Amino acid sequence: LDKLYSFMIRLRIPGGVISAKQWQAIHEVSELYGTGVLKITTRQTIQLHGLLKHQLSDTIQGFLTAKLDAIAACGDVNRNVICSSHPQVSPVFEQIHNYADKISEMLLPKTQSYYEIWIDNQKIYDRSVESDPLYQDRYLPRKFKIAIAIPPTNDVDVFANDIGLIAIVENDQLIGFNIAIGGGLSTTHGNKDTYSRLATVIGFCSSESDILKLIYHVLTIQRDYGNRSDRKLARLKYTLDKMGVENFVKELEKRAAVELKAAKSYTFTERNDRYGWQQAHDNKWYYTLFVENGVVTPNQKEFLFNLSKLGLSDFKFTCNQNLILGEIALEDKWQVEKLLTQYNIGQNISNLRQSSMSCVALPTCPLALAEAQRYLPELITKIEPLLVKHKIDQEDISIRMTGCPNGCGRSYLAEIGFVGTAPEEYNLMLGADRYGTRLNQIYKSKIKEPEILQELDYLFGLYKKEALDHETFGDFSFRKFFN
Ligand code: SRM
Ligand code: SF4
Repeated sequence: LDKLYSFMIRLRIPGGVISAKQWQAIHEVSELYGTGVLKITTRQTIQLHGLLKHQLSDTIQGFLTAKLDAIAACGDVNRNVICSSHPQVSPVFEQIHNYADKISEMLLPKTQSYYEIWIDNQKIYDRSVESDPLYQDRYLPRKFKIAIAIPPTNDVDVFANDIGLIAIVENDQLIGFNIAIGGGLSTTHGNKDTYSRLATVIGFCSSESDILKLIYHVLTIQRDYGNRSDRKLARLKYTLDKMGVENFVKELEKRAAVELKAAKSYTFTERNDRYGWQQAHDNKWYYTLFVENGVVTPNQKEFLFNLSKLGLSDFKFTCNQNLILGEIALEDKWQVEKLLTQYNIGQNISNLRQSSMSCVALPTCPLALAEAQRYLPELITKIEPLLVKHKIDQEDISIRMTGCPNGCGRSYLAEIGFVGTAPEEYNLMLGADRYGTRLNQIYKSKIKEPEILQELDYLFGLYKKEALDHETFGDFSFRKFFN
């Protein structure tokens, strides 16, 4: 810790839901100890930058008082478990959503050192008797990610995860989950052994305890067989491909003592957030607020703080880096509407911008090769007139940017993806579908803004002229250039 004086902290919020009181705590901690900037991440949580070393204990204690922690939000463990965010997608939303908590709890490291270091400030636990049957004394070879999707929405990008659960709901009853394994997006420029991979659906399981056993043992297999000599090749996707899917599943069924059934059918028909007001099956109201790239603006922050003080709603983060004000009773809705008007928070935002996402990149990310969060909004302003010119501005074309090939903004799953290669220079990726079920591919390498705009102008014109009926831009680009 010697040279570092300023830190970033990321909270563990399984399923991304916090109370109004917890929002207030986050707000206050960010004002007291951080830069004041709140950043909603692509994994449904929040992170704060610029926390000073001498105030770290106070920061973490501030969070803990509000029952918030940062345990396993980073490191070679299971990370924040994400789940579809919009309650109106299913009458059994709550039941499915609860799995995020259960899975997160089950896979938490057992060590108490977090509390020892940050809270008690003294060694009170006997390390020699602390046992952790899952992580043992070696943790996992690499970070591990789990997502739960509730069709028809794939707002979590379920196939980008080490484990993806796809909820199967029949006649308004949750009957179980399809289980997909081995997703991961990151690549390394110039290292041909690295690749993005979508998770493979390996089967269906109906019993809760069996599902939890299966999840647990995917991790034990990764713990035992994962590559510990090359971190670039250590994610589950490489372990799975090395073992072969069939062998992996055999080992999994043996360890979990569970037999998987054939996967059930499902369809994803959306991935974007449902902006504005929506009513769910519980008759409560939900307002989805567009937060560009997850960076809460000062105006939004003030609005949200004042709203949280009224205690009328909870706060749900989405995996598209937005925020849902949830569980609002009909009789309270007018108060939220009044505040929305007072702060001029509306939805006059282009479809392209509403379908955009980017990672943090510069200036805080040490791995960034190019801008992302600070640049994508400006680039979109230049792309919008091209869409108008070709009369396709009503389409929800997904556009994402990352400052390096790690893919934190899941740019490999965008219809228009930008992956930073050097300052002001990006690979332009095309051919992914709109709902996160097909990866994109490099269309042009290492291009700068003038060429990006020229290419997009050409591509939009071509799409307008040659697309089939209802063919999305992503499907068109795939058919045209990569099929
Ligand atoms: Fe990420 C590393 C930000 C989601 C793949 N990611 C980082 C670090 C911590 C840089 C570092 O290691 O020093 C970034 C901090 C930037 C900063 O200044 O704040 C960072 N990742 C983010 C966030 C905040 C992006 C955002 O703008 O929202 C997301 C936080 C998620 C969370 O709340 O836990 C974030 N990262 C992702 C995702 C998307 C996802 O998980 O759905 C991916 C791609 C999916 C995947 O894992 O394959 C992703 N981040 C990486 C990787 C490459 C991992 C690999 O398999 O090689 C790294 C680098 C590493 O781990 O060595 C990385
Ligand atoms: Fe940093 Fe690269 Fe992740 Fe962007 S994609 S936040 S540049 S590690």
